[in-house]
Amino acid sequence: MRGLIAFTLLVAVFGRETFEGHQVLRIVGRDEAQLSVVRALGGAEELQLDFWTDVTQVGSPVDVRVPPRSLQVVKDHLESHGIQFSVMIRDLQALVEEEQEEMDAAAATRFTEARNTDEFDYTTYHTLSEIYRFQDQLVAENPKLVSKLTIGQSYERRDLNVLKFSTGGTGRPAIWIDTGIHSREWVTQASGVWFAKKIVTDYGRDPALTAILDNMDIYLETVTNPDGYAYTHSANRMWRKTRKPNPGSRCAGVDPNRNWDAGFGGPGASGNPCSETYRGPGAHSESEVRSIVDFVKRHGNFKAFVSIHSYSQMLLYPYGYTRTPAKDQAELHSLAKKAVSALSSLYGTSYRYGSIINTIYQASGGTIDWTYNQGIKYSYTFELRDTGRHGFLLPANQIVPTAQETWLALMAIMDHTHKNPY
Ligand code: 0X9
Ligand code: ZN
Repeated sequence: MRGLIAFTLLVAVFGRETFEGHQVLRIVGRDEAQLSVVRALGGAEELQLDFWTDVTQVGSPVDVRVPPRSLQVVKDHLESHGIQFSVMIRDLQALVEEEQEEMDAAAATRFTEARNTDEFDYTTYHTLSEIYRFQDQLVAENPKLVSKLTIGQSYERRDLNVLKFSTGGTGRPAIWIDTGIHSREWVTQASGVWFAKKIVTDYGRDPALTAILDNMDIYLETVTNPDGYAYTHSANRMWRKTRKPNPGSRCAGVDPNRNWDAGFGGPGASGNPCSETYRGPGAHSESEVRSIVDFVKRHGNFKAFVSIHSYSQMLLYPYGYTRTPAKDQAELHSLAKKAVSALSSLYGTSYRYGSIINTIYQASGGTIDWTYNQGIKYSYTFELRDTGRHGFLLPANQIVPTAQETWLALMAIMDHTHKNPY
């Protein structure tokens, strides 16, 4: 028994990637020349840098995770070019461990798994199996309102589950929400779980949501990249992409937010399988993406599509692959403004908003550019909390406040969609 415990501990300790000595630097390029220097660092594979935000615009900060072996070289290199940077996260492993300890402590006080969705602990992060169990419980508790659809399987054969909230009717117009397409953005999956519970709680009580659900269906995919999510728990907390091997490369995975058939292959994505923004061998090559594409086409009546990421506190609309403004830009912009002001009204969290390319950076092959080109006018993407203090490692005590404020923005978008049929 003691041997087994020791072995389990060993796997727990050594089976996982550690981030001992890793720092996250925030770099601000003053001009194009400086940006090129930063971009070149990204191209130097031996440095093993992980860009948490992409390098595209002068003046917008670039957050980069740097392993200890490369720290001095990178800092010296930046200094020698007069490029400004600061240390955003001094000890990444400390944050990872804090998060894990919080999860373990929360699990220890629960004794048994939640028997129902009231007992579910919304204030902590959960494993994939806990989230899947929550989904089944929610369906069992609300059979008239909620059902679970499996729209496909991930590369590693996990179910791609979507919760459908519907009060009846056939062929109703619908709203799509997904969270967790990038696996390391844990506050998004956690918020997705909270939204699911919020919908069943508010239906019949909140007049605005009730009116929406009396006319439209809501589809919610909480763990859009389950292989990646499982991997962030078992092996590498910082995993972003899918988990499909890339033939001929030692690097696995495709960026599922560069894999859609919208400007696919253009600037704002990489052709290198080792890049965090690898677009994949072809549009919709990833089953996690393909399953949504097929589902959306088969359904044919989505009116709003919201894809939720973290971090940087932004509400964005198309396009990401081109500077050409979306034809509905004016309406999308004013609705974004309204949604962001609803969001801020709760805790004062401030959000920027605008098109992807003008607000964050150029990104091709992104989800909502594809959905918008399919004719889904209200296509939005969020970047939830925070602005970089914790980045992807947002402390669990911010899950519920993040979900609550985001819900207000979602309600603004859903309400507008409901009241403006097209
Ligand atoms: O690079 C991305 O895919 C997004 N940022 S993230 O840190 N979540 O990876 C930004 C691209 C455009 N924004 C969204 N589609 N959310
Ligand atoms: Zn993301």
